[in-house]
Amino acid sequence: MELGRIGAIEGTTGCARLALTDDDKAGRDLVWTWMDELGLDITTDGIGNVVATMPGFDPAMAPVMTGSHIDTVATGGKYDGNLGVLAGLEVIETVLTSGRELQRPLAVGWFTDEEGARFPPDMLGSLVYVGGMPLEQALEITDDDDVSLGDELDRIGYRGAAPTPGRVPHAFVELHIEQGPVLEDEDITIGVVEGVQGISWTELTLTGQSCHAGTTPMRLRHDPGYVAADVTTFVRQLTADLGGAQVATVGAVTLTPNLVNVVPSTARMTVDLRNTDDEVLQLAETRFRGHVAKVAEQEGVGVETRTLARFEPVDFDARLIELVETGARERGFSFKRMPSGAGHDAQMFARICPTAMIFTKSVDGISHNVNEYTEPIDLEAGANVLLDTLLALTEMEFA
Ligand code: HGY
Ligand code: MN
Ligand code: MN
Repeated sequence: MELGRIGAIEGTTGCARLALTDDDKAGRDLVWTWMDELGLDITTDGIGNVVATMPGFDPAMAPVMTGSHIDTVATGGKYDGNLGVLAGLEVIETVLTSGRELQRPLAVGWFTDEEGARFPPDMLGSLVYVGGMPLEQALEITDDDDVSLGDELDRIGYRGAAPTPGRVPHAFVELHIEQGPVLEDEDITIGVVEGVQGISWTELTLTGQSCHAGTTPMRLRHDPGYVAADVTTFVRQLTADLGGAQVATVGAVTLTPNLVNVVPSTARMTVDLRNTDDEVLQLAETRFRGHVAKVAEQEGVGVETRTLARFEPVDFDARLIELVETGARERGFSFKRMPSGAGHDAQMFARICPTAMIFTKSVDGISHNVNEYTEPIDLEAGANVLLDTLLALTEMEFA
């Protein structure tokens, strides 16, 4: 709740802490003090990922790591990402105050720009952490105002000295709200996440001919706004044609000059396509790109295409999935195995170590919305399964 007050959106229960803004810095500073108060060893790497590790262990002993993100979308809630970081802190505090000796340290981290809403792609900090993108390349990414990630990192004082790629954890488990309706619809307490679906983000810049809305005959128009609208309805139809898990979202459309009596000169739009099956996702991309080329050509509109993110579906580690399920069962919670519709930092850690996720309910199945909410009893259930899973992993060796 205290973190949720930082970047609070007036008149709502939501908050906005876009990556590397002053509000994100304020959130980082607050969580940093909580990590520091626990006496944890805190490191910051070159893209501002922060990892806090229990002290007093052989430095060669890879930690069991948990974590998530504390940056939000512009109309975010209190729980997306934040739950995973604060529950991780809670687990470590619980272990420290219990005096329980562990064979292996626990660590909790937050990863920069998980949302990718300001600096695409999403999961950028954890992608760099696992060596999926060179740091230099990430630092050059710019936002819509042409401000670079590296400059913003320096401005808020979170460009650290810890190396990237970061140290490989013994294992990684992330607690996260489901952000969808499944657990609530079926009244299930714990989601045992088996993997993350593939993600494809494309930015289209459509260039036409700006002209007078009244005097220009339709046959002489080159209207990028029309092409943008056509593409939007096309991708919706594409999900119906492909069926299954295919989803498509046109989240951003900007017309220039965006005036009632001017045929737009340009339209900038984004298309988010996702599927658990990468072959079908590739088919969706091919059909989408083919349609854009066709309708733009017919309208005499130029097209510039930029891929903002492309991540293949990820399967989590069967041994850890089993651990999460056992944890839920032993606590007497109902549980269900399921894929993740949203992207998460865990999908990056799955590239370098045994990884899994735990979901807890989202009321009304909504997220990326100021009304995002999860009941305290469900927050506690998720945190307890996280505790049990992390503790089990401190005693588990992987051949
Ligand atoms: O876009 C996503 O799936 C995540 O919320 N960044
Ligand atoms: Mn998230
Ligand atoms: Mn999110």
